[in-house]
Amino acid sequence: MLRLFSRERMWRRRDLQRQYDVVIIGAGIHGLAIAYYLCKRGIHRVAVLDRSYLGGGNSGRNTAILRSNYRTTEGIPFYDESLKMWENLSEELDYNLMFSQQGHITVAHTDASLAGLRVRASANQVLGVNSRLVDSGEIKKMVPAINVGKDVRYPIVGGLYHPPGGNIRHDAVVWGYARAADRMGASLHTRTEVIGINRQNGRVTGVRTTAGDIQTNTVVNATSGWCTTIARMAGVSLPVTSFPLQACVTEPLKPVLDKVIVSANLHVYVNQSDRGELVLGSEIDPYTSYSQRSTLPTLEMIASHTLDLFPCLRDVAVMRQWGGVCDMTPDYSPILGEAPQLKGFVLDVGWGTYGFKAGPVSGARIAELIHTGETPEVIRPFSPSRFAEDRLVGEKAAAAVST
Ligand code: PYC
Repeated sequence: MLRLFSRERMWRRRDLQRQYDVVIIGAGIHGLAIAYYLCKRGIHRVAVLDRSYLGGGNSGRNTAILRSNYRTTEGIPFYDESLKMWENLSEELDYNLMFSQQGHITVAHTDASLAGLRVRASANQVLGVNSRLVDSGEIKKMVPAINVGKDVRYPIVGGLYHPPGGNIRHDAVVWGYARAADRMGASLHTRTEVIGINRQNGRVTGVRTTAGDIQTNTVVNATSGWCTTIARMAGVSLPVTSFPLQACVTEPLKPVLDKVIVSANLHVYVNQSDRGELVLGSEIDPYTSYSQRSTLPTLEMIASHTLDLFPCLRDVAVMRQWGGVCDMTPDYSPILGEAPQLKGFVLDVGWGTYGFKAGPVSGARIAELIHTGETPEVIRPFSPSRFAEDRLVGEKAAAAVST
């Protein structure tokens, strides 16, 4: 008989043990991916803890955009490794993640931003990433609904076209990694809050949680929004400041847009999901906060700037709006690796607005670091010590939008 729905649970509820080889804090895409890649390497005594539900943080709050058209020689190969992993992930996890590799266009409205995109196109091409400058006529051909006319405050003067970029179903990514990690033996514990990190003689010895204490030699901080709070429990101070980032979706429409469109000048990005909703996002809020609530001024800004780009959406209703909390570093690059102050305390944090798209590569490379004790080449530039060593990786120029 054809079974359309499986009765099998996606992941099980296991009893929390008192000892694990690795404890991962944060059951979003990063934490779950690390658990999955650890299991693939034969490390199965892994617990993933979250104070809330799976994917309840930024993994379920981002706008699900994937790309690798970054600016730095460190960032481009790193995010490109991730994009290549995304291309095979549905097959690898045996779960349809609905990756639509439809192409990504960053439009420029000023000569200065076009010059910035030109530099990015060159850096991408030198490092083998498919992206190139396009003029407004070519943009109009690819995106008939977009307004490239001169009748707006900031007409489009060109753009950076990145064919392999696209969007994906972010909840499915979380479920796919969770199911695969669970099947391979990792143990997922939601509603289990970490309230302390035990240390002795400069190394991690365990975590204290609302469900009791756990012994372990390796703790991974894979949280976003609250990475500084967790790090502080381990006596580690991070150069991170947290800001809300808001997004919203419209009612579902018939297909109208099959490219991801980003305008850094207008501080807005737009794509159409597989469900037909237009997903709209903005820049980070101008003030620090841990709030995940949405605000009217941001909605007004997103709506008015989206209409500058797509006047045809004038009568489309917005259905939902929400916020996530982004951990911004001074150079807009993540912090990856063992904390220099504490052996066994591994950081996968400081993602700013780039975290979702890096989930596969950082999961695989952090798992490699834990397994081998060696920092993989591709994540070396993002080491926690780079701030003290004055080796920043300035990736702000590649932000979709930034203040
Ligand atoms: O970096 O592509 C991006 C992005 C979009 C929304 C937030 N970050």
